[in-house]
Amino acid sequence: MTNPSEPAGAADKLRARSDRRAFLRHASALTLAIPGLGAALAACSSEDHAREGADSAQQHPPQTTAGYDSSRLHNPDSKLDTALHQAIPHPLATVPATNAAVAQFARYDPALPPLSTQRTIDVHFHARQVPIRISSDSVVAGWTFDGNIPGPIVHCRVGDTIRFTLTNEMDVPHSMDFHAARIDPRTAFRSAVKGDTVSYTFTPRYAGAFLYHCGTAPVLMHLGSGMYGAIIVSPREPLPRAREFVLVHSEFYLGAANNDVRPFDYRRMLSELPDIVAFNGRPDQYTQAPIRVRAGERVRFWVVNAGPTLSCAFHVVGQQFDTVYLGAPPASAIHGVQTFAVAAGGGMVFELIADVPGEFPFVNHEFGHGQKGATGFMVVES
Ligand SMILES: [Cu+2]
Repeated sequence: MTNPSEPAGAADKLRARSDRRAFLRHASALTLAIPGLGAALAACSSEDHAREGADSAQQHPPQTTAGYDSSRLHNPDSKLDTALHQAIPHPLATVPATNAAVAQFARYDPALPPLSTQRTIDVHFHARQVPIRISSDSVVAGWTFDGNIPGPIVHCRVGDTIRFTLTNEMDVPHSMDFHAARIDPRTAFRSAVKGDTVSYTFTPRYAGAFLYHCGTAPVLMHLGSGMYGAIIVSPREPLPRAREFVLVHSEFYLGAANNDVRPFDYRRMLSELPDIVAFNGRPDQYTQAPIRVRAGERVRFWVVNAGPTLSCAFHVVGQQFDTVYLGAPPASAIHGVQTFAVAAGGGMVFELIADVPGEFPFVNHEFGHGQKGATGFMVVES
């Protein structure tokens, strides 16, 4: 019970500490399934008092829902986050079998969504844990933005205002890092606990294909478990007319199936030898259902590499790129390119003229990884 005579700041602090302990109690239940996590959480709780001085020194205004002061959670120093920074089994290994059975395969639409007519764009994502069928025989225990891997494609223009909100529906803290933003990450990219909401506004300065991802520690685990997507920033002066597609390249490091759901495996992420590599979250989905264009069209691929670790040597078999933009398009264009590597955490824009009918594979030409699913077909129809 809060003393009504206390100053408002002290009441907020007490409420936040209470909610935090409730979260820790809930998280401690996970230790039944996750040996070793209990000690870390206990340490976290015992350090709560010690951190009071540091917390009270922070000047950020509280961003609260349900009375929780999320400005107290910062990625570099969050005890809640770093409590999970261990080689521990993934909590989602416990997703029940019934969820796997109902997870239907859905091809990820690679078409670039049209620009909004509005120049202020509201984007509200929810952090959710969802079983996702990435192939006929694999369901993964995804940590997602809005229930898919990758998350939704955001399309805007240079100079637009993006009003972003993240609501966390999961027991584990999450956050959002937009590579298209220039903003103080300590405040904007802070973590939100379950039920909490983080909001910030930014204005993209440069055109390009940009990654967004959860930035909560350990980033490798959060990003590697599915929390990523693409924000495509078109220049204010439109690029040449083209058929436009978005490809988000990423790796999957998976454990053995538990109730028919394969958990992401943090220990294997550290080993850097993926089981699956994919465009838009499903291995080989565009070999089974190709991308189709018409002969003579200019085709533009906005390629984002979520990683979390490996690069993507983007190449289209039987084609040459008319244009690759090294910087924000339309600047820094180079021509007549066969392959160009997109770094993990990066994005590039590739254009070709589809003037030869046929079936053209697009691949990660680092084939040791590309053949694990980072292959698709572009069919050029006459
Ligand atoms: Cu996260």
